[in-house]
Amino acid sequence: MSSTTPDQSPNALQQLIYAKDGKLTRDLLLNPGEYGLGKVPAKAKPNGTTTSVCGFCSTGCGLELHLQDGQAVNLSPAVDWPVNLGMACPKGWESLTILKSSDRATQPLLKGADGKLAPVDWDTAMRSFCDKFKAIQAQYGNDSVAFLSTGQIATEEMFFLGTLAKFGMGMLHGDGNTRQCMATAVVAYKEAFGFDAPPFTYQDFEESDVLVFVGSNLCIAHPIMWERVLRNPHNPQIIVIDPRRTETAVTATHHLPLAPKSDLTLLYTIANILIQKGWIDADYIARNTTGFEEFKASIKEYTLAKAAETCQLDADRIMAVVQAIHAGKRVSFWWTMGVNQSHQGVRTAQAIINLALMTGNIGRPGTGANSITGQCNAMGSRLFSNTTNLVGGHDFRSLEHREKIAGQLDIPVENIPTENSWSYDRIMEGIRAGEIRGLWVIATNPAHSWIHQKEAHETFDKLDFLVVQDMYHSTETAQRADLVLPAAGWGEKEGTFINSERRIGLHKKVVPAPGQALADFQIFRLAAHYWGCGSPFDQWKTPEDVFQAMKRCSSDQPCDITGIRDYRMLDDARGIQWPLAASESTGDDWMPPTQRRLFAEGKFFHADGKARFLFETPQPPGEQPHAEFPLRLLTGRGTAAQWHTQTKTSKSAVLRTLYSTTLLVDVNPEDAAKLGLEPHEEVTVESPRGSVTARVNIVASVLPGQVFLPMHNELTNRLTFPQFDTYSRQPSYKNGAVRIVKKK
Ligand SMILES: Nc1nc2c(c(=O)[nH]1)N[C@H]1C(S)=C(S)[C@@H](COP(=O)(O)OP(=O)(O)OC[C@H]3O[C@@H](n4cnc5c(=O)[nH]c(N)nc54)[C@H](O)[C@@H]3O)O[C@H]1N2
Ligand SMILES: Nc1nc2c(c(=O)[nH]1)N[C@H]1C(S)=C(S)[C@@H](COP(=O)(O)OP(=O)(O)OC[C@H]3O[C@@H](n4cnc5c(=O)[nH]c(N)nc54)[C@H](O)[C@@H]3O)O[C@H]1N2
Ligand code: SF4
Ligand SMILES: [Mo]
Repeated sequence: MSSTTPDQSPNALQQLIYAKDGKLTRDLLLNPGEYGLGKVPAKAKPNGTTTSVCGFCSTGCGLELHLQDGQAVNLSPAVDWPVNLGMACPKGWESLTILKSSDRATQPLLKGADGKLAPVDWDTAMRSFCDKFKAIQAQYGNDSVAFLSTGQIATEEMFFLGTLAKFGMGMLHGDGNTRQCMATAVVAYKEAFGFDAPPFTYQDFEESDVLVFVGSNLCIAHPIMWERVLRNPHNPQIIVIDPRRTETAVTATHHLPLAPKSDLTLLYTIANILIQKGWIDADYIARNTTGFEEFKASIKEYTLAKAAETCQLDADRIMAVVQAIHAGKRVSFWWTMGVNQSHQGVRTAQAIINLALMTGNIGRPGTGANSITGQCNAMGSRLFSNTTNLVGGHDFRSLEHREKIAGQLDIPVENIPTENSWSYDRIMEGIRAGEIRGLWVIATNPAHSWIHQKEAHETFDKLDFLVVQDMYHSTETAQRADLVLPAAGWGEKEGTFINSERRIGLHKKVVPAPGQALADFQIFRLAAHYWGCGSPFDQWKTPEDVFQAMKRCSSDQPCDITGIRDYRMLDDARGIQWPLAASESTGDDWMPPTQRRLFAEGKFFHADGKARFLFETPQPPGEQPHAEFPLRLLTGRGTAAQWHTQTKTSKSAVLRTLYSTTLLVDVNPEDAAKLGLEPHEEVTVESPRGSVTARVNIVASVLPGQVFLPMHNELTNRLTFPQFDTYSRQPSYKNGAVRIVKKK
């Protein structure tokens, strides 16, 4: 790779960003190809249809886009897609609507001497970007600039960004919003299985006779996965472990409304009873696992009586769940944020994995220890974003891995950092300490979504230069930026996403981006060019070029995708699950089976081929309700129509009718009576860190002593308590002490 001054002669620039008439055009940048931007995708007729994977959640539904003169004018769920089988949730249906909004970022914005953001052209924007970051690096060292990436752009874009920032621009620190979401599952799987490998396929929702959901409100957060559960023909037992009586819990056959953060005790108790009763698969344990005897010894004190007390549950109801797990022939265990976002999240996830291993419920249809991801491409970011691990699930600290990747990308091995990046919370701490002074934020909105918002805002305000690359200029983070780079969104660009069941699917450009907004892919190309990075970045002209590079980097890894020929194959197959090694293919038009799960042979990815039992003593969370702040705050998804920080979903009139636009705090009737609260009364909810105004929603879905706030309101994270899992550094968003104060 060259690090010479970029060729910024008018000619080179013109070729890259300007058309002959001098007007900005995307045509040169976007390199029309078969799936190229601005062209109707292959096989689709200009007035026909084409398919694309949904860009909201990790379910990864297929959508059929209806084209008129080559542009999408409407959509419907794809009927022949193995994920959603003709279904879609309200967000998916409204995917095109949210693109048309007056607050779309349509041109780069740069902060002037008056402190106000003002429009500039791309040339000025990219020059300022490079000048500022290079000046900061020159003064404070290369590691003084960092990036925060996302699980919501194409894998090719993440790969481009992560390799450019770290191998081209010399950054060491780069993390992403996947830390807020999936870090716990990643660490849990790596330690237990030897690789970050969710084993399941969605068909398992339909094949189980017992499904156990821990800290997952599937009905709201993954509505189409929930539809798959409802299609299950085996009259399954559905066990929901959640402190709240959620939309999912009300339809369960067993609901355990455990005391928040007592999951570890409950799961160890279930394990202990299964062991004591001999309801385990001793053969499976002996053949395929290590550490069982130690685990067994460590949990023998976890009695039913103790669990009933600690978890505040009826002993008989716990026992009924143990019996259901024992009786099940195909038991699947599923978890989401109620587990990942806790102070002992990794060990809790591993306690779930332990249950699947000890009962032999893994590798067969309808089984598994299954972490459900959240964002459309959380799995892509876990494997290919170059943040927590070297691309392709490799390890930055391994010389062998660095040499392999350097060889595959044809870059000097010295360009690859030899250590891991700081985690998100450490990057934030680094900003506060003046160690990080420049930050590039891509497709995430941390000024709303990061924990303990007051501190987060103060932190961002300390930066010398904040670059925000987003579809909308109005986000809480973009409002604080020194430079806003306008990005195209889903539907306005192409690339792949990897869904929860490891299925890689293609999304396509079907409408033009507004104004001068560019695909993130093209923004990264510009950054590489202006920075002067040279090869290999100058050879990556289309997302599919990067896809081929990603494939090479995945070779011989558990996530090997060398067998996926190209985008055409992904399109024809309606998505392909990893792994798919080139050696599996039998010929040019070979197609893999549609449903593939891992560990059928009981072989895991540790050197000895065995899975590990991992455990630790439960500890109370860092903040507990007390006399001054007597209620426990839970946060999470509010409705199926709201997405995260609402930059997208608030733009649809249809979606806006499906949720309350005022912030509602869920309060149990008993607490409401005690506090003398009326329905819909305006109150303040206060924590030691801040206060918010909300209206009271009196519902029995929260237990006495608990309140719930949706994460979608920008005020919620004013209250949250910043504690992190020791191993994954994932924030514990679902715990904190608050009080409700009546307005006089
Ligand atoms: N509509 C919609 N869908 C989404 C999203 C969205 O914003 N909107 N976001 C997507 C993303 S990125 C993600 S990560 C997923 C999240 O999907 P989920 O994890 O299902 O959603 P949450 O509501 O955050 O949390 C799930 C449940 O955890 C429970 N919980 C809280 N504390 C505890 C505890 O101590 N123990 C247990 N067992 N449970 C507890 C909460 O009561 C809540 O019902 O959703 C994805 N899908
Ligand atoms: N209290 C509380 N806080 C939470 C949670 C919780 O349960 N409780 N959950 C956490 C979890 S699991 C998650 S995943 C995070 C999510 O937190 P964020 O990632 O901050 O939330 P989003 O609103 O999804 O932000 C994505 C941003 O990217 C922009 N965007 C969308 N598509 C594109 C694109 O293609 N290119 C570019 N450049 N920009 C794009 C959107 O406009 C938006 O501003 O929130 C976390 N915060
Ligand atoms: S369930 Fe998720 S992937 Fe499917 S349509 Fe809804 S948001 Fe899109
Ligand atoms: Mo998430």
